[in-house]
Amino acid sequence: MAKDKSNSPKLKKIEDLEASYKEMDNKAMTTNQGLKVNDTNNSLKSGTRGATLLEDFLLREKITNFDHERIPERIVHARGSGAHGYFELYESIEEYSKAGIFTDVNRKTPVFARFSTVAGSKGSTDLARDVRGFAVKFYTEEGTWDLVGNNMPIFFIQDAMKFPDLIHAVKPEPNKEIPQAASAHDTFYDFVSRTTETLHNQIWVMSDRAIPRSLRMMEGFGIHTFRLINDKGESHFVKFHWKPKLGVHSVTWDEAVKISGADSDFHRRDLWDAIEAGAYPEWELGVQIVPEEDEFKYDFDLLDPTKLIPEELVPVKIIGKMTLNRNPENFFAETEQVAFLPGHIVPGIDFTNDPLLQGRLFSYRDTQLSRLGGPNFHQIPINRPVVDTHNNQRDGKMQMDIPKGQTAYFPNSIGGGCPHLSKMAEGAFHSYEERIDANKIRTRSESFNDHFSQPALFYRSLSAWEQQHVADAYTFELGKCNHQDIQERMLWVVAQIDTDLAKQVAKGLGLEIPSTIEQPINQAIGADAKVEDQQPPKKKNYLDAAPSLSQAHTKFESIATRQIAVLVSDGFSMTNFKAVKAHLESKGAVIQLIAPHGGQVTCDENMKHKVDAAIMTTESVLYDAIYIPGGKKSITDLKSTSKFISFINEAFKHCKAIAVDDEGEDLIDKTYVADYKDDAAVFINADVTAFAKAIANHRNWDRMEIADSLAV
Ligand code: HDD
Repeated sequence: MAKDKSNSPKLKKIEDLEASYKEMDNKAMTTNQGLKVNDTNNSLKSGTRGATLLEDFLLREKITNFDHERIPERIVHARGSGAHGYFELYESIEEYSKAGIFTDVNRKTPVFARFSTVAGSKGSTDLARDVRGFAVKFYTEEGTWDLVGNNMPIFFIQDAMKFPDLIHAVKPEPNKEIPQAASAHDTFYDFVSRTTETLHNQIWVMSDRAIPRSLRMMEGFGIHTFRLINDKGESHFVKFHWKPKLGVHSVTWDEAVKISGADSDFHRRDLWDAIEAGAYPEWELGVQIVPEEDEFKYDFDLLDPTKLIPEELVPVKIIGKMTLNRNPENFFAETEQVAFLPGHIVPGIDFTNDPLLQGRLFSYRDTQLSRLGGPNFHQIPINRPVVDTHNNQRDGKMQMDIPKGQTAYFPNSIGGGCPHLSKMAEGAFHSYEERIDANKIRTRSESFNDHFSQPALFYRSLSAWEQQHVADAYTFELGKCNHQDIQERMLWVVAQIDTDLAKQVAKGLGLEIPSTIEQPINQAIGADAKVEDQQPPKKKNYLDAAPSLSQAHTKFESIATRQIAVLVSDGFSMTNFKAVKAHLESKGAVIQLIAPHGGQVTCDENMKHKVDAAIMTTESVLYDAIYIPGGKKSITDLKSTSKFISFINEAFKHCKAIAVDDEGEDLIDKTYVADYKDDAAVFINADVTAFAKAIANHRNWDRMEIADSLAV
């Protein structure tokens, strides 16, 4: 388990958790009642071969505990990975919010973050094409605040009423429980093609955002418009953003599929290893602030969670940073039992009437009751706040506190009126007093009806390589559907975003884009509604493009934690290796020696080096770049092992940087690279700084067209 190596004072939440840690080192085994145990291998029997006796309380305790080890996995976001850390504020935003976390720059607020996929079960692959959950629990001095977001800035649906339909459509089909952790099937596209509000989130899922290189390299978004409330009681609308310090980077779909086989824990392992190595993941927190008077300024409704506010219209103001510096001690106790609730807020932050958010305020508490077994889940160590709690809620399953006194009601005089109420000036929460004067009505606001402008803006804003990935993803996903009518309806819907995109996908499917759709497809809005009729007049103050939506404009500065596969066998050149290793490691990259066998390899200076992976146990998709030092004997060996050739070919196909020195060139002459030595990310006896720059660039996407034509 990683300790914080920064020597900073211990975070209050870690101190709190320490009270619950159970050391196992140097301890004698006992029963749950403290009885010392001298045999945990044999049950109590009548005779050595006889039947087991009912009397055996040791057997009963061990087996019943085991029988009840599992709790229901989360209905969504079942697969996740978590870590502890802290949040620091760069500058006070007291003008907008009175929250201590947003005004006190001297605080280090403890956090626990959990990242997740949505659709798959707890044991499913990390590299599914999916939205990623990005949930952060802030243990603040005023109570716990949970920001329960995703790695995409918008959601599929506009009203919580549709959530069970959405999830039932994407989950494995109920008759056969297939497919696991995949949206590429009939029920999902049946639903989304008839529910066009899903289109915006859907096209984000078709983009590279849905297959991140690392959890540490993805953005996070609060999605809904929230409110910030200052100490004068004034409200501003706000959207929350997390920006990763390492930039936003993804793998290709071909890699994702292969990583799922090579290491289905790829993201979980990467997060754990980075924290253990002291390469603490960092994200900056940003806010987009919209004054109350601008509520109706935009071509979309701020309360509609399927819309984003382009950063080009309202810039993201960076206000602080989250650092994750400690792995959990126990996955179940912390990562599994952590309960995030969008309803956990603190004074200075408040909700809006976004109908999706409003429904979430109910659902998350409700789900914990069955998942964690009762209303006292806030007492589980990972969930308990760092401030004291006192109220008249009592009893229930697994009450861990022992509330004292004769009274459990308010008002009371016997208990001295305690726990007493607080005034606002003493930090009490007070809901924002929004004026609402309306009819009670079960319908969708017309201001939510534009389902196509923002997906089109997103697609227009992508670079050519990103657009190609979207087209490929749609072709793959729809190609997995068995119903032609669903495929055609989707083609019609995609054509509303971009005709060329729909044409490319149609070609891949071997179908035509239908000119009209006969059935009413927008049943989310009303039984007979046609989506064309739902579109607002095209007044378009939309941007031509929003560069902030494209990963082509992310940060390409760092090679920290990038995994460099160094292919070696006995006799490899120590001089070349030493120079490259020193440079890349000085910038935080991780060098991994891959050899024909495990154990050790000997360099040409007769030193032994530990092999990190034997070639048969690893795959090129697990690395960011390849380096091959020279050394005649080493290269002769590598050339004779065919997996090294396919390893290099595959890395080349995935547009990764490849560097070779001296005889290393002989090895790449046996690969596709031989014909592309002038490629911008292929380096032969070149300066290591150029190689490092290419690694920081993540991929050479200019190679994509060539790469697509190569078989591996
Ligand atoms: Fe949700 C879990 C994010 C809409 C109902 N959701 C869950 C988690 C994340 C999100 C990150 C996992 C938290 C963790 O790591 O434990 N959900 C979102 C976002 C949404 C959203 C960003 C839209 C903006 N969710 C949403 C709706 C509903 C739910 C509309 C229901 C009406 N979500 C749940 C849930 C879960 C959950 C069933 C499952 C486990 C849990 O809550 O604790 O209640």
